[in-house]
Amino acid sequence: FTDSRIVEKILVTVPERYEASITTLENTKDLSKITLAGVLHALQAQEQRRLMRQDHVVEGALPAKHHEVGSSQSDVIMILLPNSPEFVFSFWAASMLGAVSTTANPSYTSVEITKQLKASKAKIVITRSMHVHKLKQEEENTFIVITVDKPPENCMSYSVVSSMEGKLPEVDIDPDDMVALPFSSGTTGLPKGVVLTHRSLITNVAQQVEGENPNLHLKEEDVVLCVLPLFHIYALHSVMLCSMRVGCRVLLMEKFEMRVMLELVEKHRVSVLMAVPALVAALSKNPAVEEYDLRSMRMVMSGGAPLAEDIEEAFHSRLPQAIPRQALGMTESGPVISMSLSFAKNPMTTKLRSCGTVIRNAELKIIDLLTGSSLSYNTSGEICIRGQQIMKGYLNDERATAEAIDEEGWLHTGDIGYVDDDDEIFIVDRLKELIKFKGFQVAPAELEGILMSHPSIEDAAVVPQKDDVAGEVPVAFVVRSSNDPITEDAIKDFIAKQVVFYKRLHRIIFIDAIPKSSIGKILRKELKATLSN
Ligand code: AYL
Repeated sequence: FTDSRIVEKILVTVPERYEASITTLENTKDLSKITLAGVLHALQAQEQRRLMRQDHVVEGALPAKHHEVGSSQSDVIMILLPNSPEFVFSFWAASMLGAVSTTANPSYTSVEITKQLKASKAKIVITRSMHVHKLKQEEENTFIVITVDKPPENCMSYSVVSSMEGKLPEVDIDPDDMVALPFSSGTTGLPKGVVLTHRSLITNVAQQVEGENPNLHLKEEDVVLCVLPLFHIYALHSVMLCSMRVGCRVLLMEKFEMRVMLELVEKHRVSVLMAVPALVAALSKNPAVEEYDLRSMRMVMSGGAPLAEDIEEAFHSRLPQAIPRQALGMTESGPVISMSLSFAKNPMTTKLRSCGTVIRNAELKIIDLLTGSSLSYNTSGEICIRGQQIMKGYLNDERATAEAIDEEGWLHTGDIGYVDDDDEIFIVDRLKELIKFKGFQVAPAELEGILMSHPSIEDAAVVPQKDDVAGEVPVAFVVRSSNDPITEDAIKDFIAKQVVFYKRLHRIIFIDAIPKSSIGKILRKELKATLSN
């Protein structure tokens, strides 16, 4: 990727509100350079502040490098923005400087943002003024705040920053340097920083869109709709990076609204939609769909959570020219594991429910849950993936890294599935704790931690409950402290105040004791089973 590629070949088209800025983006040939310089200035200013406080000065400290997970890492910027041109340029600017972007949901509560800020040690936060009150500076963790709109007191303005002219440093980026730090809970525990390197992201771009017969055949004339949030690896990678590599247009939508989306598809002749199952379901059911001309759509990819067969079929009969098929991804796997060959340049007929075929230049195996040995075709086990695209590890967490990636380099996904005779991959279950609400991650351990901090709660376990709209919703089993009459609503409120909307508890079931194994592990299967009765 070069900056001329971004600016000359890529047009970031955005909804009405931003229509004016489209012209600016198209005409400002060196916008990415200017933005780059701005981010650099901000980083340097922050570094100087930090160094001054420590009473010693190191010259040329930026951008710092890191070669091992957990050792002195590159400077991290947090992008706390909805889909917007500023998001895209901030990510590129940081990447080209050898810095790292950690992306977070702007709807996160202060508690959630603070955890990520602390863990990532971000030095700059790029956000909107409305979110600034959620950013807590602490003695050991200070950062510069840049807002893309009018900056509140003590914040810098994105427009001022991005118009600071400056000589860009020649940065020497090693392919194994970290470039993105999304957070994911993986197979167990709390959200952790996932170290993705330049090598990993670029490899996975190549695995999707490069070669004689690319798996994901994006064309320069395509218009790809980016309605999924860029702060999540799915849109960041398969929409933004892949589209930019190919040189097609990306239509950014700040938030999902069915009619606005349909209008945009019709008006801008959107040809590719990357979606989650809940969106495919909405498109297959919502009567408004009939009112728009959506014939430009040729490809609809679903990923992030399982897509039900009946929805895939309903969607196909409604929009027969648009192939609905799936990709399987995981933040830790860089992210795409498999993708439907129906999206390939030389497309193949693929089956309903299939998550596609393993991406090229990677290895996939299915292992027996008990013995760990490799299984044959049509037998279910845990999906493992190996290749240059997978994460380097979890940031500063050797133990979790060793649990996720074994000594032979296999990433254990925590997904259960099988490969059929045509090499198509089918997911049958999820071994890991993770709950998926419309494709968003909900980590049971995070909610359990908050529940346990309540004085009236003695023990708690959070599990997924099937839901027609969201796929899954989190519900909690709670053991109350003796004689404490805390109510279901009080517990729900307690959680709702501390977490983003999709992590809210939908139901509380009071029980006498949480079932646990002899080593104290929550027997989640047992709890889940009681829900389906
Ligand atoms: P994370 N079917 C079933 N489950 C899925 C699917 C699918 N098609 N895709 C993802 N999952 C589940 O880290 C699965 O349990 O990344 C997987 O381990 O938030 C977990 O979600 C990972 O959740 C793409 C397409 C990225 C998809 C993605 C998914 C990123 C979600 C790029 O092109």
